[in-house]
Amino acid sequence: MALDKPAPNDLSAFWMPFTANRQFKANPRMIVGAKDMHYTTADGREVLDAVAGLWCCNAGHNRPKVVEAIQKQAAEIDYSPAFQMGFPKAFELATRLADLAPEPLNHIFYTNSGSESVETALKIALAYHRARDEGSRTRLIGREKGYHGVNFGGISVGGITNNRRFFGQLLAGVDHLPATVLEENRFAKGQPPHGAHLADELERMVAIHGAETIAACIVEPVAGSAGVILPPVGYLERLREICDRHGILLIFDEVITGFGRLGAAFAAEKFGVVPDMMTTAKGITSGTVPMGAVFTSSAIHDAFMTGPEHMIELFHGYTYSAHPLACAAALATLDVYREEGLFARAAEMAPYWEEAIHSLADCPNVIDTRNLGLIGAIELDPIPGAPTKRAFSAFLKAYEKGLYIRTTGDIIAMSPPLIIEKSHIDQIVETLREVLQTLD
Ligand code: PXG
Ligand code: PLP
Repeated sequence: MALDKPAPNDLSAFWMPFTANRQFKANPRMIVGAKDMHYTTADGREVLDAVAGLWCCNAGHNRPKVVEAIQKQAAEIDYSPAFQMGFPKAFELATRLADLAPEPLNHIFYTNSGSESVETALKIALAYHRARDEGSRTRLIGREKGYHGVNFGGISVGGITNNRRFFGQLLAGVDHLPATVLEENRFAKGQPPHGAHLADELERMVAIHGAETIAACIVEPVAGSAGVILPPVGYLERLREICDRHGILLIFDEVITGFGRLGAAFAAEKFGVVPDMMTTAKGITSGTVPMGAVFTSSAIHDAFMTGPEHMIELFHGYTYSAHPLACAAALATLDVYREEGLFARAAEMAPYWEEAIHSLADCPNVIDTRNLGLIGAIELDPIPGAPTKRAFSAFLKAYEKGLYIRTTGDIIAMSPPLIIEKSHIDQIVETLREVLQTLD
């Protein structure tokens, strides 16, 4: 087909990700611009972004420092190979990322997305045990309702049914911890009080399978995609203890929780529990250029640095690992986070956010409200026989009223840019209150 053939406004060719394509194309919601806390729609409306894009634009939109860094970098070098060649900013960025992370997470493996970070971390875990002559450790433990991206490893350890059920056999040798969802934690503010004992299920898996068969356990410190599931007080600490006792690597998937979302650089810092690896993406460039990074402990990294020095130590990597544009964007983003103290700012705004989210508890159909850092969720009672419909209708109505939220199942999830002001939080709550009053 000729390049100029399709009409510019034909929507059919783009098969949209995680979208009701036919519904969208019948009534499209086009975004054409962005600035700070707002999107601009094709029909010229300003829409308040309560999700930071998709949990990624933590510094807010189109921040001049980041825009300029990207423009400058694009003009300097288009692409630089990262296999057997180096680009200086990739090293500078790795050092800065390692400095931001808790000890001993001192080494950075670059990817282009959260999904790739997860595949990378799982592969490193398996290869690490093999490098130490513990090659029988091949089993991976994930968690029900977990989201670890959409590639085969990630959906295998993930626990969201629809992301798994259509795609065949998945990885063998995977088991799942129970999700930390408990009735008695409803409407709890911040970290829920009940449920640390759910971590003991890992001990049960050791008993069933044998520790010597288990390579790693991967969890989101706070689960985002499944609709904001929080770690009960003491839960992550207990997971860490059990992993330590049995030589199991603990991987925190910090794709959402990283880069200030919880009012600290990482959830590992916020909760004072340090994993052996962290998978990240999204906020690393504030969503501006695709990039991900896996943080590994020195012990993991060093286990590979053996054998003849001319040999490749890890047979893994992406064409676009450490892409110059992404490195430049990430460095400028880290500058913005630091100069504006945005992680601390998120922590300062969190109490106001908490009150705001929970003030919606008395609205019709609300069966739970949850919050931590600058994450919030409002769970609605599903319409009998029509799950997801009530929340999706809230999404559409909020958008009409100038507010962009995210829904998953019948849960409204929010994670605004860390530059959010109290007046924006007020606007979010007022708009949601109006919307919730008028839902079927
Ligand atoms: N791990 C976690 C914990 C995530 O939240 C990924 C991995 C995958 O990242 P990529 O970059 O491959 O998408 C994610 C991504 C939502 C939503 O609103 C969540 C994500 C992505 C898009 C939408 O629930 N999480
Ligand atoms: N498929 C083919 C045919 C390739 O040649 C490559 C990379 O060279 C890939 C997939 C992987 O692409 P990427 O490195 O961007 O993940």
